[in-house]
Amino acid sequence: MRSTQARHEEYFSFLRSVSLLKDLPEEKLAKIVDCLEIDYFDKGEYIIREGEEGNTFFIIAKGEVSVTQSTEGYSEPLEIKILGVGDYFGEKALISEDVRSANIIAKENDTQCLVVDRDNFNQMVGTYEELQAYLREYVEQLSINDERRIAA
Ligand code: WNU
Repeated sequence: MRSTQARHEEYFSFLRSVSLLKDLPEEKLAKIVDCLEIDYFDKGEYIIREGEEGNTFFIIAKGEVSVTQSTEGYSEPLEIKILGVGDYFGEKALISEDVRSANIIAKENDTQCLVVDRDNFNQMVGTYEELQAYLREYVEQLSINDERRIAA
């Protein structure tokens, strides 16, 4: 079996490659690795459901996910984005203190996500002003996009 040490190093260097986290200090990144959980999803499985409460932030370590959202005038949610390895999602409910604003659905079997809970997310983002400003702006933009799209 792979050692905890090897696993730690693997996720550490993966997180370093995630653009959002590239400037975080080493000890902060190491702490995130310590607090991570890994969740596995099969094709078609919902990782996030629009309208539900959510307390977690996700980083894709393997596979692809589809972002869909209910839209006025359509009976089914429309696909608005596809995300892949190194992309992240779920920040909006945490930052806006709102329910989930879109569905996230695994597009492949064995899609793997690193999961950070709200407390660790706040520690990761909260103490790092640039990161916080970046995400806040991004989330604001998402709300504007939603309105344009006439998200329900
Ligand atoms: C979009 N509108 C909404 C994406 C991922 C990360 C960033 C965009 Cl920084 P949540 C549902 C999640 C939401 C976002 C993600 O879906 N999402 C979007 C949109 O146009 N959400 N409302 N595009 S991909 C994406 C920016 O992460 O967070 O907790 O759950 O509401």
